[in-house]
Formats: sequence, structure tokens, C-alpha cells
Amino acid sequence: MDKQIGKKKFLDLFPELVIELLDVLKDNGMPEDAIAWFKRNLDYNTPGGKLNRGLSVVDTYALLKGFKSYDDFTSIEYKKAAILGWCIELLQAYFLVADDMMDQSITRRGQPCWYKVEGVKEIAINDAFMLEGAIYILLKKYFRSDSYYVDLLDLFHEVTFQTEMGQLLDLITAPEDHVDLNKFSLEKHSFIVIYKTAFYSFYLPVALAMYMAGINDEKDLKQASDILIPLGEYFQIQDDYLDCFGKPEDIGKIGTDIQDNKCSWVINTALKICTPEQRKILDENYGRKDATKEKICKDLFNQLKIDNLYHEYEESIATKLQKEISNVDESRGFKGSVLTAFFNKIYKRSK
Ligand code: GPP
Ligand code: MG
Ligand code: MG
Ligand code: MG
Repeated sequence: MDKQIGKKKFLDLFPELVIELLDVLKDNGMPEDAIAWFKRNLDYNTPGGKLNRGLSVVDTYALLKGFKSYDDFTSIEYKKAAILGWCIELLQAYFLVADDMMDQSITRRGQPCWYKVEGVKEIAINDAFMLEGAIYILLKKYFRSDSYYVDLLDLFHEVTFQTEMGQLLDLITAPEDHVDLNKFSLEKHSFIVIYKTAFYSFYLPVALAMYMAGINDEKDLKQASDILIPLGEYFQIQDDYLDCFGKPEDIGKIGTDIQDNKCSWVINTALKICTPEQRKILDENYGRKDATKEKICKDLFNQLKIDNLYHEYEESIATKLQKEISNVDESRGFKGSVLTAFFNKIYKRSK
């Protein structure tokens, strides 16, 4: 399976899906300017990321079916797998448009956040809802008569709600006007990130591909989630680490976690090892909308050698996950290689 070809094929499908989605507005008699607005929303927010989640649906499906190249797909089979992938990318677009407003972020994927674009502002809230709505238009159009249609609907609804629960906890643990580092803990962090990231980014792509491939035994779905959820937790810990220590040109966004008072892995790790004097510095400087105070926190994180602890964590979780992947039971058709592929995509990432 050639990566470059895979990405190109996947991206090539997107304009076609946009046309089909715009047709729904046309069929409803929406005026030209509204159709053009929805098109710009779709184009600006959906395809510009790494596309890891979307591509994973196609790649996972291919692995489960034992395909060696994209030529092994029938054309409708490829299209359906890729549409499931684009549905996750739409879900992600929906989340990110909304998340950037809630986090008051400035840039995303190397461009201004959608709500920051001239003339958009709060309309972005409705735009986020419409990105979500697009998922169900596509699912209905392509999967309505498949036996697993209801499983797909259920899965999207369940995972969306899990993500919203995680986002809720993320937000109320980080109020803007009141910093209380006693509210934070690594246990709470783990809960937040599993809910706000791991379900939709890691379990969802694999579960979708499994349903489409007809490998849907509860035991196999559980085997997948038992490894993908901790893998997703590791991914969000990387996101937290990179928010503070990554380069904006690598990650395509400017970190906001310190100023946003986020319950991130970095602050939680610092709280665990800091002296009472250092704790006082964090109490007085973390979570303030002030670049000087942000810098004081960053300097302290460097002094505490958080990056060494991060690399230690990374090595230990990697070893543990690889061992678990090697123990996967493949007797019903599920394959450990699906999980290895995910692991390899994120291990030691810097963007
Ligand atoms: C990202 O966390 C969280 C999400 C994408 C879930 C949002 C859920 C909603 C229901 C809106 P983050 O804020 O750490 O991501 P980033 O660093 O990319 O802004
Ligand atoms: Mg954010
Ligand atoms: Mg957020
Ligand atoms: Mg982040």
C-alpha cells in the first residue's frame, strides 16, 4: 500500500463529496451565497490536516481484507471506505471549529482558525453544526441499505457524545477566571484525554473499518479498543507536550494550554515533582492571559526537565503497547497489524 497514492486517492474523492453535499442545499432551494458559504466552510475546515484518521479507515479495511494494493478494492468498495474516512474528518472539522472558539485559539493547520476569518465570527458555531450534519447525509446516501448502517449511526453518535463529555470536563477543569491547580491530577487528565481524543481519533476509525469488513464480534471490538484507547491517550499526551515544547511551524498551531489554564500532561507532571517554592510560582503564573507569566511557567518546566520525563513515559508506554499488540487473538479475523500501523503513525511524532 503506497502512502503517497493512498493520500492522493483519498483527497481526490473530496471535491466529489462536496458537490454531493452542496446538492442537498440546492435541492432545498438555498440561494447561491448560502451554497458558496457552505462550500467555503467544507473546503477551509475539512481537508487541511494530516488526514491520519480518515486514511486509517481505508488502510485498516485493506489490512483486514488482506489487500496488498489499492487495485484490490472494487471502485465502490474504495469509495465507501474512503467516505467513512471523510466522515471522521468531518467530525474532526466540526470539533476543531468549535474547540478553537472555546479555547480562543489563533491558528489551526497553519492558517487562521475559522472563526477568526474575516466575516465569520459566531457563524462558525452554525458552520460546526453543518459539518456534523454532513456526516449523516453521506452515511445515509451510501450505507442506508447495508446491514451495518445502524451500527455506523450508533457508533458516530456514541463517540460524538463521549468526545463532548471529555470536552466538558476539559473546559470546566480549566476555567478562565479562576486558577486552582488542586483541581488537576494525572488521573483526571487521563479521563479527559481518553474521552476528548482517544475514542474519536483511535477507536472510531478502526471500528468503522471493522463494521464494513464484517469483523464485528464484541470480543474483537474490545481487543481493538483495549489497545487503541491507551494509544489515543499517548497521542494526546504528545499533543500536550508539543503544545508547550513543539515548534509552531511543525505543529501548525500556537500552543495555548498554559494561558488557557489547561489540565495538560505537562502541568500535571510538573505538579507531581515540584518543590513548594516552585508550586507557588505555578500558582501565581499558570493559566493567566499574560505572555510573561506563560514564559515563567515554561522556564520552570524546563528547569524540572519535563522533556526527559516525557521521553521516559514515551519509551515505557511504547514497550507496553507493543507487547500487548503481539498478544492479539487473530482467530476471528481481527489483525494485530491494524494496531501496529496506528502505533507506527504516532510513535515519536513531532507534529
Ligand atoms: C482537542 O483538544 C479536543 C477536541 C478536538 C475535542 C473537541 C470536542 C468538542 C465537542 C468541540 P485540544 O484543545 O487540546 O486540541 P488542540 O490542541 O488541537 O486545540
Ligand atoms: Mg484546542
Ligand atoms: Mg480544547
Ligand atoms: Mg492541545
